[in-house]
Amino acid sequence: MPTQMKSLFLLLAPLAAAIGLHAAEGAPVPSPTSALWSDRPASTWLEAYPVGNGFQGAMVHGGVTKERIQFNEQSLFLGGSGTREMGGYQPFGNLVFDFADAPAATPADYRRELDLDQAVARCRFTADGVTHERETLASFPDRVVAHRLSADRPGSLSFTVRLADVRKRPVTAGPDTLAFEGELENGLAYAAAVRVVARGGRVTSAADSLTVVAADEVVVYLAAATAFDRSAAKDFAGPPPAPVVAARLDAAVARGYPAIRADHVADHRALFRRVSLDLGVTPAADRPTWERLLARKPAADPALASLLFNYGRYLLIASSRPGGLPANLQGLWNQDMKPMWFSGYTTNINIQMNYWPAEQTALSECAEPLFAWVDNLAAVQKKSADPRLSVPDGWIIYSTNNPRGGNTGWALHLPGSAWLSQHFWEHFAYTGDTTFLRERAWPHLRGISEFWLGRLVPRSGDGKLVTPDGWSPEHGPVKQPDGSLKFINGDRTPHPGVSYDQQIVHDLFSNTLEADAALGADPAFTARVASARERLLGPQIGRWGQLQEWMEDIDDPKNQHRHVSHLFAVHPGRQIDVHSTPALAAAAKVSLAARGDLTVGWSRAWKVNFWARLNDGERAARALEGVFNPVVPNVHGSGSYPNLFGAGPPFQIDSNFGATAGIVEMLLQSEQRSPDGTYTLELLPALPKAWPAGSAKGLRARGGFIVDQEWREGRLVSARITSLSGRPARLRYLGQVEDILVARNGSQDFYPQTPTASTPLENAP
Ligand code: FUC
Repeated sequence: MPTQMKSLFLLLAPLAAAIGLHAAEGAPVPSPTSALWSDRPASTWLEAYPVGNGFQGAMVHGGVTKERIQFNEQSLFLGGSGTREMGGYQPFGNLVFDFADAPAATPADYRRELDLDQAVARCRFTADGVTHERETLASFPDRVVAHRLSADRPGSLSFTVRLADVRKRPVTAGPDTLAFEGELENGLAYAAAVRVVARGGRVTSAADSLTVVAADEVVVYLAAATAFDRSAAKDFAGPPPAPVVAARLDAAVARGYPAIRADHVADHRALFRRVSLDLGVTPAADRPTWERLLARKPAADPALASLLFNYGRYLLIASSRPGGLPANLQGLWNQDMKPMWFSGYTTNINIQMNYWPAEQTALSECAEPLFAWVDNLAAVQKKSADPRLSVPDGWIIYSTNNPRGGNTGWALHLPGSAWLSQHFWEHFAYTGDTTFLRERAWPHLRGISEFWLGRLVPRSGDGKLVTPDGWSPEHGPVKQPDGSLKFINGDRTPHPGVSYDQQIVHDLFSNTLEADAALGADPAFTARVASARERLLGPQIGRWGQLQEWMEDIDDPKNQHRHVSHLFAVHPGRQIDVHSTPALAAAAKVSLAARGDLTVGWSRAWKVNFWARLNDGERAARALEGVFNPVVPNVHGSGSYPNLFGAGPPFQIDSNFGATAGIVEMLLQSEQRSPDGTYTLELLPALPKAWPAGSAKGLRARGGFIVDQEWREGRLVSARITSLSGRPARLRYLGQVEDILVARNGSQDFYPQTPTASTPLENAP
């Protein structure tokens, strides 16, 4: 496109889309904080836009002459339930449209967008005087993907649509249906089908395709399922999938697109609209998403951070819904037969990071699949024939696992179960759901604590309790022939008293003690836990002022390994904090600065969380910059691909979720808890200069609170605390500390003192 035309188009495109969207559905124009968009079709998968209903996912390319909708279903996973039976997540199929009479070149007014507020992907263009609009959604209530094609002149829709199994099983065609079914090598049956409903025109079927001629409007419904059931008790076996798929399509056709769409938007918004974030919008935000990434300057386009924040929430809603499996390494979007790391569940950071934003951003129910997966995983590990998994109490896991509790056999990961149990505790901390705490969380906390009580050994000399044979993912010091130490990537040598282990065990014991305080479950047991926690070797400050990763003071200041496991105590743990343990927090800063910024995607996202917890807004913003680093598909790099999927590389969704959580940590923290169980809600703890004015509404805090904040000129103007629990809270803003008690379902406003006011010292370090 000539430059002049392009700039004219850039000016007019939002206007055209605005008019069109208003005309089409009376909906507001997607804002630059809640829509990704592009002025051309996706030419690679990493430009395509994802939709998902927690079970089925689809990548929409938005092609003009040819549209490809690549789809997945999250349970299409090879492998079994044993050690070295990992298998891998499988792509399902493709829905491919060939359009008759389509223009050869992309029309000038082409616009493709992913509307995060409606959870609809759409594209729109005008060719030969006819404006076409195609939109795709994945409905959770109706469990189908629906693709609607429309045009503003009757009879304008002519195309052929094909359904294809990635494994090339034959497709059968009925008058308005295409379907295939098959079985994976592990015996898992799968089935997918589409149904085409046309208004006007004709639909004819050939051997494996349907052809639509001169229709006014067409809706294509797609359903895919497998015979997987997530329950270990049922041996992961569910009903045959073909009848399930057929029944979903029958129901969808009977309900019709307007009802499905309305229910879908309402269902999505009920979750998505719980939270809103405004960091300011500048003219830079009107540009296509990729151009915004290329031009990114935090202060020039603060809305890019809100967009990434919203995208993380969108992706969690789309990939993790009650009844399903948790979001895997790629959420549920994958087109590779052999995806990296099996697109599975890696437990030394990745799956945990996926769920960091769940409670904070009021998407508690989206964490349900994680809890179910952990319960089933634990059940499988306890019965495993692998002698390494046989432990008298609790349960343990390997690093990388699948939906059936099977694993790669690489890296037995002793503290992995304790880390996963943290999420059970956090669910209670945010929701106050005592039934969940008693029935779901406590058995894990108690069993895994018992496992560690039996495993810790007193260190010679001072009798401090240490884990005897730990690991700091995924590297370690190995002695060289000349006696020096070299830090080797992937090292699996056991090391005693590794900080990663020590800090996770400390966190586990703390959560167990606090759970017991809430439940009164087992005082004799928790007395043992309390005394062991007291004797645990704690975080140590080493010779260059660093927080030690190893029991001995051997950290290499040049080591920039992606895992920053020895800062678990800062985040997602809560053992180290700038207010209560300032010296350790300062040491954590030294270690974090030494690790550097240039690392893989998820590690960049973790660093946003670390710097935020260390109350350094500028460094947190710098780490976030790293998450935005634009990465061209198929070119090696870390940051974000054109569709804002996280680039590890390759695509890993953890950095999307980790960045969303990190943005929350910059604005609100609540991990600090006093002995009487009162949480401190720290307001704007790490606000960077790039976000001078804005608001964050609906964020959740531990103790059962909803927090709304507004700020101007870099300072908090007011905050509203709504209590869901009726419990006391302590508010902290800069040096100001205030205790409040808000009745259940009541609200209280907080106004900070003027900048010149003296700092109350009651709880200051
Ligand atoms: C951990 C990381 C890798 C990758 C993999 C899925 O092993 O060290 O970088 O993210 O998980």
